[in-house]
Amino acid sequence: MNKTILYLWFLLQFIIAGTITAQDNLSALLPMPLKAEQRDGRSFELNNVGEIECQMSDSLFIINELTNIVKYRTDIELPVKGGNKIIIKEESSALPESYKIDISKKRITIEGSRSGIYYALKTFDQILLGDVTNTTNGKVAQIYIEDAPRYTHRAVMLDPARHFLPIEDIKFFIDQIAKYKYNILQLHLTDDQGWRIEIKSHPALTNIGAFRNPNGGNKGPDNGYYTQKQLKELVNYAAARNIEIIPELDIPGHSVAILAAYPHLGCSFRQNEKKEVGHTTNMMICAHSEEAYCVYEDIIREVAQIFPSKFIHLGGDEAAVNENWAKCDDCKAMMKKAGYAKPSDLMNIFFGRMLDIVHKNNKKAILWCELDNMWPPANNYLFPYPKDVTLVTWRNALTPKCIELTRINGHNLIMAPGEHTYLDYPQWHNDLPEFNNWGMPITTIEQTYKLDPSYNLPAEEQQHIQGVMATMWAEAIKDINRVNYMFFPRGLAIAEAGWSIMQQRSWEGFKKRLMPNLNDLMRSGVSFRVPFEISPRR
Ligand code: TNX
Repeated sequence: MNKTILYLWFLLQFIIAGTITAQDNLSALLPMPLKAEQRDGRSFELNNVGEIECQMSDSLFIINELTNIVKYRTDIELPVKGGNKIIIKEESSALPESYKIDISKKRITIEGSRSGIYYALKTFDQILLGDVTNTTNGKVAQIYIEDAPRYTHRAVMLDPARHFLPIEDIKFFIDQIAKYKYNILQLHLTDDQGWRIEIKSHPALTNIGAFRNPNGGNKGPDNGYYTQKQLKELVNYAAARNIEIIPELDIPGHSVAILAAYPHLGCSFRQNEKKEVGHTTNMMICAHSEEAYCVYEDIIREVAQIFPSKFIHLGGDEAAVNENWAKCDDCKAMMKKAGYAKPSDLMNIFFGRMLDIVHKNNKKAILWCELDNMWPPANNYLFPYPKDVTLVTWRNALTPKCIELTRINGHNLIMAPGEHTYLDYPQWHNDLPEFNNWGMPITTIEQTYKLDPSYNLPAEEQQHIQGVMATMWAEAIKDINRVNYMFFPRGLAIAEAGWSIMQQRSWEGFKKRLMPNLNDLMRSGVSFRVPFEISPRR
């Protein structure tokens, strides 16, 4: 009798342990991998790891990441002693960013491309984060994961033009987004409110353009710029974490900072107007200004040398054509000569020349997809963007049209639809940002999660979609804590939209997997917003 009870007790323990680990191993995986399964059998013991075998070009960095993860989660300093082994193998034939993790009783094998291995470590970290019972005992359940991203372009855009972010804060942010397998950071470096990048051939750009508040010092939030040296270092810092930095210089609108430094690059009829960084608005670079093309020749050359990315983003959004080119005699004459019907058609010439400069520097351009200013009405339009331009869809409600037109005209497209990815929009009623003077709609985390970057289109109509971008516009976001408050946790929903296939995604699953990650973000000192509205108890 006693024996039977004892047997049943053991059986019960076994079942409980089994169900707990079965749930827990996946409970913090975010974004959800392509394939993740738990196997039966005894756990791998980190306390018995005698060897880490790693042959890669940057083994030191990778081993350091791994040992830091294990120390942070379990307090164990690897390697210890014993027969267990961790093997990390870089596979030249593996698809970019793909990886496999195979955890058995005595061996953990991690394989993949360099970037894949980096992501494998991030996934391994989340396995330890989620499997609390095992982790506190220095154990890892037997798990097999095969993973690869749905999209190649998984971006976050930061906007230090509106409010300057010190380099150290950007590094902190990079560390956080790397956990969720973002691979691109777009920096919006110029706008009406500031010019944030040192250009050695034109120092006035920063001497004047980087200072919105002349009495405010040079550490932000209104003032400040990055030196080329700092940016090169940032590029390397990001690259080690598989993040590519894409610079954005916004032209021909959003350009008061450069016009404050060089007023003659604007249309001549506005020459006598005072141009104050961040105070004057609606000004544009003149399509007729030869000097503007010359100055941008220098700027783009220097920018191309700082950032190894093949892309430079040149903005192209919200150009106030009617207040500038439409009233400018030089532009009107240009229009007439080219046989154009409307001043916005001058974008063809303007971007034609700017893109020549981009190409000369062996780069490709990205532009915001503008259907208002650059879109001739009705059916008989010529889509005005040169073919090799990648476009970003953003305006609320215009995304379906953007997807269709970019497909028909052979452009690559990145998805940043305002309805889901505009993270400057408030997350809840009466929540931040307190400065919401353009009446931005509430964008809840659930609304953000609803993004399917393919817009559920048939396969043949979405081949040109390259990925997603979360945009963190910062007119009202003054420092990194505010950035983090607006970005987290919604940025995790967009990370999953960019990485995971739809079959692996579900709102209910995401909410559960979010909780341990919020706990972890708190431990990392990230000032995220508590999404109280999705609590099961409310
Ligand atoms: C529109 S999105 C803009 C930005 C603003 C943002 C505010 C885009 C290409 N242009 O300049 O910061 O709205 O939500």
